[in-house]
Amino acid sequence: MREYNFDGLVGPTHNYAGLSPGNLASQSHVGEPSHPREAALQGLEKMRFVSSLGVGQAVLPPQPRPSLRALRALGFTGTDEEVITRAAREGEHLLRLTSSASSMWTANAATVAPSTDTVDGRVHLTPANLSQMFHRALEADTTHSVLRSIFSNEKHFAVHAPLPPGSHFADEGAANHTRLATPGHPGVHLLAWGRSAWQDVPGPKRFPARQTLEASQALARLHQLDSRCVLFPQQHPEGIDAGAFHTDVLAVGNERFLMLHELAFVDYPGLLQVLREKLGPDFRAVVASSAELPPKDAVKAYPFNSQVLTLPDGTMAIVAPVESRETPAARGFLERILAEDTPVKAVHYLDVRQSMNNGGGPACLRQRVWLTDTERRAIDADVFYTPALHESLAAWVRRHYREVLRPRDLQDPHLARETMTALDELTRILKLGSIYDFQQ
Ligand code: SUG
Repeated sequence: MREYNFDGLVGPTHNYAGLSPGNLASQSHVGEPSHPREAALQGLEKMRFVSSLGVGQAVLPPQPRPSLRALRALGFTGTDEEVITRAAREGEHLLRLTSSASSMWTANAATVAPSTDTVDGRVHLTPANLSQMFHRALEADTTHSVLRSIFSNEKHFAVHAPLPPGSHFADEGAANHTRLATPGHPGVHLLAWGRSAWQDVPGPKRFPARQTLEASQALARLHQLDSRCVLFPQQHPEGIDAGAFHTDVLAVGNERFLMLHELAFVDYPGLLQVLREKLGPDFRAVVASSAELPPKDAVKAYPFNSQVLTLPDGTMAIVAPVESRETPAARGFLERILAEDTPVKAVHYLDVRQSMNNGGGPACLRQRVWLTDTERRAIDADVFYTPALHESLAAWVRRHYREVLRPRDLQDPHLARETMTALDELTRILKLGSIYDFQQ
């Protein structure tokens, strides 16, 4: 079984609309001009780098934005251009809500279970409903159709529908999911959550908790996971209030290694004890205290939003955002991991600032999918990274993406047309078929 990182290609409308309360970066960059072309190229460079380490890499396409489907559902009529112009007249907020390129953060696209861990021996994928926030909830339907197109072979893949919408089963995808495994022990799934729909659990006071316990429980059922191999830790309310809106802002794990902040989970010592029992002596965890790494620095520099990757030689490498190198406490923590007895032997810092400014680091930009060679061969779409695909995607970005996008540009009726033209071409490059509503 090999891990493939499916990175989200940044969409042409990447912008800073301040849509995510509790996501400090999104709030602090609101209204700034964005650079969609640079953002997409930064993402492609990350894919190139991860692939050069010998790690499986693939790509997921962006979504049509502004979402004309959403605007029409809200009562705007006429040609596509008229819909945009009429929505713009109602106020810029509607266009901000329907224009986000947030599908780039594919950690939130779905939750995935590998075939080794499921009762029916298939890979299970559930698109996240992202019910907590309107601009993200718009992603679920298209994500479902993208995943159905790529993982279409039902012998190997079960693509479920998103959980029912609404607050009870609010699901943010793999941003709250970690799979740990040691040789000789079954994989253990952490399905974390921030609030409960019907249990009285103390929650954050300042910022919203997104994922519910009940959504995490539903995912474990849908994915046919052995209940002995599933844990449901609660995100620490103080961590959420410090800006950790998803688990992956304060914790990341890979196989036998977990690094976490003490404010990632409620009762982290208890959690680590259970993990040691389940995973045996090979399991390694490194905890940052608030004294070593103040939560403020952890949220600003995102060292936990790194990719922890197993390399072909069996050692691990961390791919962290450059902000972690620039923040002494974050850098010191990552260097401590290198110095201690852990499988991690290298830390690499990459520039994904365009995404970071909206609260998305390297780990947010990728969805992990574990595939056997047979499962890999059952995928016909051209989504696996090669240098040739890189060249054609980079050329495609240069052909279609604007260099700068300012808030008022979202009212430009040409932007939707440009995006549709670009995405239509992309579905041919990636051999995805007609996955978008405007192609139906
Ligand atoms: O859902 N930002 C995203 C960032 C998601 C990061 N993903 C993970 N941690 N896995 C969010 O808050 C901001 C969009 C804006 O404000 O324009 C946004 O949606």
